[in-house]
Amino acid sequence: MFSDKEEFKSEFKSQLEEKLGKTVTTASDFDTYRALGGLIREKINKNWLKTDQGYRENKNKQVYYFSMEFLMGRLLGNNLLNMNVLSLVEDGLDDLGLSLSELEEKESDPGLGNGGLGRLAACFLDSLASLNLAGHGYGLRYKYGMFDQHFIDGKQVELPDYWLSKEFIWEVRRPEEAIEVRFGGHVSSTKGENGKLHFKYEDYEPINAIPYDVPVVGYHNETVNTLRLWSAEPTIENTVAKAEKEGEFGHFLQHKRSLEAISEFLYPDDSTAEGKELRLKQEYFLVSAGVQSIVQSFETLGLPWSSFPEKAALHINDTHPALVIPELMRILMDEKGVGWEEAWEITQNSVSYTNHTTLSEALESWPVGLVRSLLPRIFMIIDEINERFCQALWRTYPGDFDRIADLAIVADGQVKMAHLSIVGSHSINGVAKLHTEILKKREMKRFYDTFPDRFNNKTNGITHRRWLMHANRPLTSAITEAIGEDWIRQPGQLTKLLNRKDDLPFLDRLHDIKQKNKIDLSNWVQETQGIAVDPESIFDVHIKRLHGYKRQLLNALHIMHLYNELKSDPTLDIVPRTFFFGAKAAPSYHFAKKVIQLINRIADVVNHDPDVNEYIKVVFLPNYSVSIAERIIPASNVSEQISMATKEASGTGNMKFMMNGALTLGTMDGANVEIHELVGDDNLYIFGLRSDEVWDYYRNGSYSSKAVYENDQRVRHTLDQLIHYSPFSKGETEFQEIYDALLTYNDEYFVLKDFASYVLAQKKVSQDYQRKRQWNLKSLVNIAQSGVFSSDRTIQEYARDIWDIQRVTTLK
Ligand code: 26W
Repeated sequence: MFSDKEEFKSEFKSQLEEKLGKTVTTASDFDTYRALGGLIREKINKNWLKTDQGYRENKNKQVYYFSMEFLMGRLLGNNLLNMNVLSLVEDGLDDLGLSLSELEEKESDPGLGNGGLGRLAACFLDSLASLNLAGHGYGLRYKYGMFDQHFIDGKQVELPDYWLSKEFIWEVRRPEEAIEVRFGGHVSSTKGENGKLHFKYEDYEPINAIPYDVPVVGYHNETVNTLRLWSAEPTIENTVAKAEKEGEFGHFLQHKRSLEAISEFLYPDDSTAEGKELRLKQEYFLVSAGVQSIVQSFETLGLPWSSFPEKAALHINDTHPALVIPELMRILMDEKGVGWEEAWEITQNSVSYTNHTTLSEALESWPVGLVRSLLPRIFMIIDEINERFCQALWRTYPGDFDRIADLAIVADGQVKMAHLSIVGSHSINGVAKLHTEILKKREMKRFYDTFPDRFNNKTNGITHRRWLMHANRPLTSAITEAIGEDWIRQPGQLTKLLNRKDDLPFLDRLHDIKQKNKIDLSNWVQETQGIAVDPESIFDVHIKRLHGYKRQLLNALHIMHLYNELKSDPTLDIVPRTFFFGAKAAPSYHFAKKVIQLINRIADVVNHDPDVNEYIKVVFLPNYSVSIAERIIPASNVSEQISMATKEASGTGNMKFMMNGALTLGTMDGANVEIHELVGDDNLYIFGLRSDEVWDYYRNGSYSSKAVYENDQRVRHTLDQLIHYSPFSKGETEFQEIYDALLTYNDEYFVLKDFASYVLAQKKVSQDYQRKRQWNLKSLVNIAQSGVFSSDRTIQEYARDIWDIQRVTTLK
């Protein structure tokens, strides 16, 4: 790498001069970032090549993680950290009068994902490389990522995110590895001499998939894995073929554009599965390009097809890439001449599936007509898989029509992607203990009864390298000084911090670090939002996608209630608090957008009212992203994880906050249950209905939000403020919809039901925060117990239980 900082400086200056024709003084900040990034990219290449060659020579089994989303965050800082040159580069730049952290800001934050699922994929890639595991990501290179969120009059406005307008320095385009993907057309069959059917696919629309490879650098080792992002880039031949098909030769440009559209943009919705044709095209495009390239690379090993599952594991991140199953079947049978039974065994043994949600509206199903016309051969295979599966069920449960109809892959004119994923894979996992139990006992009960051995839990995790070591360097140093550096490779060792429970100077140091982070965040908020916040106040943070079940509305109603209390009694003794929000709403999710508007209104009222703004402030940060999360989490005291119990599959933000010493205020949902198990009642704030209570209410149908409204004066007052003339509403109908959701439609997410216990929990938070030493101790316990939630632990479990891969020992 660099033997010392002088060598770095000289190479960096040459890079600027030779590649960009600039000097340190003439280069713009972006030029400087590009030169630095370019230099680091070159340094990565050697190990990247070596890793790849090593895998080939040793024929190591490879994991391919198929995901429609990878929310990677900026890469410069993390790559420097993992390459063990962070301080050296920082010092070298400093000598040249440059600031690394300012240069890092010049990198655009690629928003190739919606939220939890995409960020989890990114954490997993970091862990795979850091643990010397041969695992790679397969995704799409969207030209437009997650929209840029702006607020106009408090309302969300979406602008396109053309993140590629600034060169993405980390990717390498590999046109020589392009793959053809085929859509539409017809399938005909002929009988061969052995009586075997041969399928011929004709009249299809071809489109070129070009891979762009991004290196994934392991921590202090020589492993560099690959994130391969596919881009739809039609060739002239592709465009001519489309023109011929449509009998329309005059509109080449239009044809070209419609082909390119496949990888044009990320669907900005993680709450509803809309049956849009373009989305299905995206899914198949990723799957087909990916599986074809995997099969090609397997063939270079010169092994029989039966050993495919020993050399490749194909993991599907939720059902979005579920077409991996019929696509692998198609290639094996139609292109490689493998028979159905063997192809099926190979496929099942190679594919595994993670479920990330039980929300029924988010479960994917595609109209049979659409699948059949867009992917005729794939549909035939799905139909056959379904046929055989239903026959097998009939043998086990003869006459049980109800059960078979319930489990079928193709039913009611729809292809059910979760069913296809379960039937076609050898492992199905949920993402937290509670979530997996819900899958087994409720949502997928009949499948669990049929295939009990396939179901397992893999509680999510987060990479401590990005979320602690990179995001919070002062805390990282304090930890290492206290317990040595073994925790970095074995995050479970963070529990050694529990020995520091009585170490007052250490607790003070934790407090000082948090305080400094809060001051930094406050300065940034002042600069970017023009809002003055008090770093001495409690920083209470609610950042995640905006969704009814995540209940940002509960938080908002509580702030309205606090405001009302303060207004009616100005002498009220209240611990100052700053409420932070960050959340994007899906553009078509009307209710979620209303909640954003309400929170912005509350912010406007509260922040400008001198009677209250010394005590409470509300900051809604626009355009929430990975880089904003990295700023805000290290500065947080309270982590709002207040989903309605049973609805949040896991949550991963909860783990990031915990690792940075914030205390969870949450329901017994998702991984909060496991956080509670680890830290105990004294070190977090649990409130609200438990999952079994929620189910009881569902069963009895006995919840009445109106009854809560009538019996709780605080609820009545705040809800009335939504629709009558009040500080929060101009008496117009702007928040009528929220009022109606809570009262007319009986409050689907039990917001009012949990209101009272939320208020109590919030009071307890305020009281406890005043006892500084106890609070710091709670914070310490959270940090100390957070090692379990490193994605290194999660990935080791996937490697052992699902993928059957070991650490590659030929790499350091
Ligand atoms: C088809 C529309 C769509 C797109 C994405 C529906 C659903 C999704 C995702 C499955 C939603 C998602 O991101 N789920 C989140 O996954 C995280 C990682 O496992 C969990 O921590 C979150 O609890 C879960 O909501």
